[in-house]
Amino acid sequence: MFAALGATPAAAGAATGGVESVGGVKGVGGVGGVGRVARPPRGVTLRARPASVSLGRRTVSTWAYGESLPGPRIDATAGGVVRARLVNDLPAPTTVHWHGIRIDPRMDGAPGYTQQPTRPGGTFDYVFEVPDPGTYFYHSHVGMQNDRGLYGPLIVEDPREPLGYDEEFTVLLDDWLDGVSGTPDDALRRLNASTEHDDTLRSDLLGGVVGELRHPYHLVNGRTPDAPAVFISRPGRLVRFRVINAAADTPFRVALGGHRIAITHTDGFPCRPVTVDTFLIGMGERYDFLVRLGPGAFPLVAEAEGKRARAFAVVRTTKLASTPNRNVRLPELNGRILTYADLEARDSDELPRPARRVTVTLGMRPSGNEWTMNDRLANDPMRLRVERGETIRIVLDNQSPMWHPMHLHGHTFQLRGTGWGGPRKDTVNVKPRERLNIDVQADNPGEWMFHCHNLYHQEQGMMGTFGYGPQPPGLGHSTHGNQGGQGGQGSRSDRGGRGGNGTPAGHAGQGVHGGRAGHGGQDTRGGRDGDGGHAGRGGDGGRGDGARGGQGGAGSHGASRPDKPAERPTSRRHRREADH
Ligand SMILES: [Cu+2]
Repeated sequence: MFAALGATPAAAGAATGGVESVGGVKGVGGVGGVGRVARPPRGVTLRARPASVSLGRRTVSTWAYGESLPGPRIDATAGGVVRARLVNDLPAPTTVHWHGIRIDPRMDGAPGYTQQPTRPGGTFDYVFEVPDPGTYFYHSHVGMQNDRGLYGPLIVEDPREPLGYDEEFTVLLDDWLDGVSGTPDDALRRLNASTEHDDTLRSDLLGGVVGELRHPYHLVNGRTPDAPAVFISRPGRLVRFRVINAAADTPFRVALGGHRIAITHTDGFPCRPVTVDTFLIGMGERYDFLVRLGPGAFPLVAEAEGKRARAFAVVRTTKLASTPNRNVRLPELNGRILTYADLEARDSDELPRPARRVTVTLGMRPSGNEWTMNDRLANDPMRLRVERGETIRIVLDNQSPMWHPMHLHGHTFQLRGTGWGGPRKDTVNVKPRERLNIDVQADNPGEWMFHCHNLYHQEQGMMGTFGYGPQPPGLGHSTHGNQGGQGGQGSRSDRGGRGGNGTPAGHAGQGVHGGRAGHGGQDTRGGRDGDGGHAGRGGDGGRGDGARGGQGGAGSHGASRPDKPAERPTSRRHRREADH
């Protein structure tokens, strides 16, 4: 049940194998290890640290997991367990959030909600089941850290994958400014000091102004368009692309030159396949598509919607074809574009009909730089209280002048209209003046973050909670930097199973999301106990699958190397060897 990456059981050794040592399987870049048989990984170490990373032509100073951008691909199998040790070598506290996973709340990396951030010099062992297959990612959830290099893909395989395809690639999209035009915290300070919005960043598709700022670069798998990532395949292959938008402020319009594509999943969950030319992906969303590749070399373009800039990569199936121009005009980008109304959940993923509804109004304060949920800011957040087991309809009513990609932690809701059983998702774009219904089944008790995935909006207040089950004692979100409660919050690697776990005791009642101008970005510290992640034990999870038991549930892969941009596929049938 814990099988992942084809790992054999009973690998010995500490859980600190590190991404470096278990690389060499295959992955986003996978260059180093193609054809070699790696030792079965016992887990992955994510060492968050200041690093110099290459974006292709340019090297920047940033914060990253190890030396790679994106962080290592972590693979798991549905029903299995992911083990990841965070080692914090940053000069600031940090956490890892496993975006989209129906996770044990104590492993959710939500600072001030279910765990204290891990202090500089500290470690935290994330150990959790991954119940649902699909395309996910992980990222820091502290302040502006996610707009640095602290993100990577998390792919959960379906042991009974119904789709037949030959190979797959992971495509991480990002907007980048760190080390080029200051830091993300600098950018937030500038935004907080201003009440204006850049009216030149506009998209009809998103109903007006699309973003807060222009990032100097847009990346595919950590690379700029002038030194693009290259995905190598063969003509005639049926390929699955897993596209993840890890950007802070940029929606992308994605197309593959010369091809129509079949959308098969969004936010990890399958949908009835839809053939389109292009699709829009908001921050935090994921889309998987299938395409049968023709012969040649094709531009994979992710246009920064409304920003007149793009991320760019190359899909190559023949050696001799000339590389497409990175500024090429793609008719597909103006072809048939996917809409939410095109997407339908599988019958088996339909949620029960909701018995009641609540409205969440998305708003902007007259200041222009504070974003609200039901007129509340993050420092005194909106709290939706629900009953365990119920299905509730949340009407997202956007009364603000900008679109918002709204993300709910710990659940996958269903987008529903009249007579329409829309897709299961965990992140949904809501345009200005739009009302969208999302139905949520309360099947994973906890106190969950519910927020805009525009990182700048999140930090400017657009953060609420969705909670049920026993409320963690001391939960409170006082103003930024205050620390209430105490740090004795549990949940580390020695928990067992998820069912029946109590809520962690001694929750840190600290407000890490002061929504207002001028707060200090990622400095959420407040933990006074030696190591934010490890004080105390939570709940009654019992022991069992701690750092010692069982076999590796998560593997990792080296990411693309600066000096060797070719992206090797992950073959479904031959996971350990390159077949070209
Ligand atoms: Cu927003």
